[in-house]
Amino acid sequence: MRPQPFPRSPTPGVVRFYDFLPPKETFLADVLAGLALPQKSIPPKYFYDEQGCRLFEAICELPEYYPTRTEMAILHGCAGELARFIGPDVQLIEFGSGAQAKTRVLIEALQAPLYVPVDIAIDTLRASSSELARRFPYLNIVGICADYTRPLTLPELADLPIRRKVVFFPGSTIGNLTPAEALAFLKQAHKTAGPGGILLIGVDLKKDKATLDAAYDDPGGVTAQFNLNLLHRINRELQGDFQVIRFRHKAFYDPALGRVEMHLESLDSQSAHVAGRRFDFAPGETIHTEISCKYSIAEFQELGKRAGFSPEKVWTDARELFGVHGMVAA
Ligand code: AVJ
Repeated sequence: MRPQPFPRSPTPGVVRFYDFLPPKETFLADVLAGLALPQKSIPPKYFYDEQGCRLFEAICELPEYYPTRTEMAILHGCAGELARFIGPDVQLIEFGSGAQAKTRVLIEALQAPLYVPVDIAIDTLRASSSELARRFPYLNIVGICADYTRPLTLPELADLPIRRKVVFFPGSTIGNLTPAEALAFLKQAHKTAGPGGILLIGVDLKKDKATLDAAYDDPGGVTAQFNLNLLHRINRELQGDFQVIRFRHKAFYDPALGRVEMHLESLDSQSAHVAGRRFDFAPGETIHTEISCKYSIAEFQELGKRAGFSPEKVWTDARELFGVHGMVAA
């Protein structure tokens, strides 16, 4: 799908949307292909239907899930320094913009005239962007509904006096990609930022297993609901007949791989259908639904360098749970 030309001279405060969402058949094709693999697996981007977005927001409030509030506190703490590092008149592009809570801190600090949120969840994108427009009446907002794990060309917004582009990728969403995929994404972000552009990216740090296990398998079972919602979504949207109560949420940190894995584990021998195709499950067999890779500061800076960035700044919290990297595109 190719973006249409952007209308010239956007009026401040007006929210525009572009819908580059892949068709529903893509979801079906990905699920059928993923369930046919020896290790069944479904990409984590499919968590985020309306219910999934709600459950993710609830995860962010959990005492065990430290990344969201830690990153938020880091951004608050470094806002002044960030503004000096980045400078004025920027186009702020955000991947996986979600509820846009962190965005508010940045818009305020940078006084950015133009904000381009990119997200796969169209309802969240519309609601959050409209709310942001109310808060910042001078701000131009161009929402892009798209799957940014696929190649994507953003519309050029030629008429605004923009000095540089800032690609904001918070939440450690990059952890959902393997290191090889993350490198490819960073190269793409480098292209999007352009020469002299900046990548501002939140990356969860490696830490002890107990903290990570609790963050991804909370005692209240909210993360379990978030994971299991994927099966409900398949039932709702793809005529699936998963008996969701016969699966359980499984999440653990693998220190050797430096990543959390989430799975949906079949409790017994069973089969389920999706769009008329049958899939069999042995007891204990899993559908792999997510990885969440953790990086030391040095590891992530190395990855950034390999993508053509110069890693110039890192902000962390006192407990060194989470890192926010500021990198300049060479
Ligand atoms: C949205 C990808 C950053 O990996 O921590 C939270 C999603 N999964 N709990 C993460 C998630 C389980 C989250 N990201």
